[in-house]
Amino acid sequence: MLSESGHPPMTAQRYSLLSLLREGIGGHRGWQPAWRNAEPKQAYDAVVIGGGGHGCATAYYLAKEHGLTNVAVLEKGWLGGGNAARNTTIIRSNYLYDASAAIYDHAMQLWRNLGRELNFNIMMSHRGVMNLAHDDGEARQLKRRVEANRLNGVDAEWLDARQVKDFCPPINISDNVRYPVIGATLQRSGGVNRHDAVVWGYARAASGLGVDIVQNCEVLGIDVAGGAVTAVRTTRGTIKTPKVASVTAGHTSVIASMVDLRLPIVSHPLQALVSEPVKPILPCVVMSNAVHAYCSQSDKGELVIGAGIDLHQSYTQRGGFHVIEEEIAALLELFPQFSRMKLMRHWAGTVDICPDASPIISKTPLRGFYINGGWGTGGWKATPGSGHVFADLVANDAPNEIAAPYTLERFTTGKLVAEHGAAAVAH
Ligand code: FAD
Ligand code: PYC
Repeated sequence: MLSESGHPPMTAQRYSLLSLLREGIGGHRGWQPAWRNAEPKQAYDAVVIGGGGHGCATAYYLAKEHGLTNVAVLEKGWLGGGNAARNTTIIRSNYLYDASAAIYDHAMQLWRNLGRELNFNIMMSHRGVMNLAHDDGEARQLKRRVEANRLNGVDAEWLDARQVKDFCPPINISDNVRYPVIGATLQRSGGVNRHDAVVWGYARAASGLGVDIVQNCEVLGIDVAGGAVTAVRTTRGTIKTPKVASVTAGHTSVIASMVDLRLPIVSHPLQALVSEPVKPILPCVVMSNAVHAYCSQSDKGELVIGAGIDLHQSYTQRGGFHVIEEEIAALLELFPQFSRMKLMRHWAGTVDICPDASPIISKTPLRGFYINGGWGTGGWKATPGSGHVFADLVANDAPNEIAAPYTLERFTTGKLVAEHGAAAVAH
């Protein structure tokens, strides 16, 4: 029997207490894998490089919306082990420009129904995202953004300091700090979700539609003839294909260099950390660009904390201790009561940043080679929208209305989509 979404339902057997017990004691031998761990074929109609959120979403929409099912997702490590695994899952669409509102709100609309569509619990929580202002200049900028958001139909409101405290009781709004909270934007529909569930849900659905998910398969080179892509060379052999879609986040420039394409992207470490779990205390997401810290609380109870990028460029998934030391100092100004909590883990991802802090979703001078990257510190929130419009571009060889502002041409025409302010994580 298929569920509403067309995917096999979770069976009663999977949920029963007895089966849980049996699997626990018996070494988990009875679980059905969520997706087929495919061996690569010799040829595909399209190859997606990168098994993060955006890559799996792209493959799913290629199959579902464009009937392209002879597709492989090639992932050099394990599925969702890159930035997808490392990000803090803040979802919002409160960007300044029309082009950004279009793509990030497109994603927001898809998030709303994604768990149901994939028949996978992505733990979507629309708990609200606040971006704090600490001085008059910042308040003016953020109020302008609220107005721009409203004109684009994006839900946004301005809160004064008292309203900030009402919405988020643990926050410190005292005047007696370096950066007093004087107000905030609030996007009530913003929130967080579960990163691995999103990747696994997309992978399972894509695999169910016939897409091959191939892990431990690194793309080492791209073969070209007559100005067009012909194959990818991988650690598991050469695979012929007329379409290569790169969705490799921090490694986008590395893939592009395989076909001698230089991109205006720089890659930096971005760190995050979590505390020990505590009872629910933080009801929403709080971000502050000025003090350089943001925080939410996971369903497990951990505080999930982050800040701006490490300023040096690097492909290592690690950062400097001084960055997290400063971000914790900043966080404690906002929440002094967290000072005695223990931090449990910290890590970094590699983020790919364009000069205007907006993504690239584009054809390239090489026929059949497509790029989706440059999402920088803020691509998670775009995952479904990005995959949806990129699949459309790859299938039809032309960008749709939402993707059109994000082609490579903007770096020569100068039609940039300058979103450093709304990126909300300093870089
Ligand atoms: P990835 O998961 O990085 O996927 C790319 C994949 O490509 C990787 O799995 C990689 O192994 C694979 N790959 C690379 N090279 C090759 C190759 N040669 N062959 C095969 N495979 C290859 N965004 C938000 O919107 N909200 C947030 O709260 C947020 N927080 C963040 C916090 C941190 C600490 C970090 C690091 C990022 C954060 N981001 C956030 C940004 C977000 O994580 C990224 O923009 C987004 O995840 C990138 O898309 P992806 O999931 O497809 O990337
Ligand atoms: O874009 O909202 C965001 C974000 C939060 C943390 C990292 N990026």
